Amino acid sequence: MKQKRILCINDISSMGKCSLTIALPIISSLGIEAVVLPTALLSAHTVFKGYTFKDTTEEMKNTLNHFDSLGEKFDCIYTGYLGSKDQVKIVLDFIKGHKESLIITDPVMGDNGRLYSGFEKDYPEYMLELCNVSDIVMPNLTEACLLTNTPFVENPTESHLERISDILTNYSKNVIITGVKEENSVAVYSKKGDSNLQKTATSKLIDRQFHGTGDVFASTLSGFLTMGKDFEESIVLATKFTEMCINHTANDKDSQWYGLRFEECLHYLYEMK
Ligand code: PXL
Repeated sequence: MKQKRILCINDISSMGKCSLTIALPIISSLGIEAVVLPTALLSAHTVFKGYTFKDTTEEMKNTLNHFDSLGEKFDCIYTGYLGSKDQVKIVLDFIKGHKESLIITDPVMGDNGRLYSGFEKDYPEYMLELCNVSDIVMPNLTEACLLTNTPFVENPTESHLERISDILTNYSKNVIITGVKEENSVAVYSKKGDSNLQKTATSKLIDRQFHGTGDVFASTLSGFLTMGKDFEESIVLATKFTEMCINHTANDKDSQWYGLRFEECLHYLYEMK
């Protein structure tokens, strides 16, 4: 059987695990080829003060043109952190020529109710154009609120989430909203096509932030979906693996900055395949 491949479009932050430094090992561990395209080179993720940032927009264009000149195809195109509106446009143009690919968009732009530093206020409008050509979008709650111009509330009611997901399904058929905090748990909600929004998976709430959690979830989910696993099963498995990484990291005080110790959990992924 031909090996599956995912084109991962995301930044590389050298330190503080996130983005491609998470996607590459996770997707490789699932036996899938990870074709990586950096959108920027950072010394560390943007929560670290004083991070350096080198834009790679020109090289993105060159790389994607090269792939198209070779007629390369991808089972999945998974996008994460795109540094600018120009990059959104480049990705949109590339996707237009790749009807064969499952398009998964993690609209990375914020957390805790706020846009990450470095993004302009109107960035969510551009990201919506990418959602519009995606098969699956998976914002966290903050990003879902930013995309739909809805005020952020930490503990939303189901009807609030339904309103948000209804707006998002005007853009993408399938929507996954992550990081919805409940009393003792964190829930992942999903809406598949015309079906109702449902709570699809939960994990135990540990009231601390672990950098890279969203990227671990998104990379694992993209891998399972590309392997052909069912939508809901993929969400449940990705949530389970993310929870394993969180439990494993929970006692490490540095992890708030340096991120999840997912590397030491990769062997669990073999068992989950
Ligand atoms: O984990 C999302 C993410 C990706 N890339 C960069 C980030 C963040 C979150 O802070 O800073 C550069």
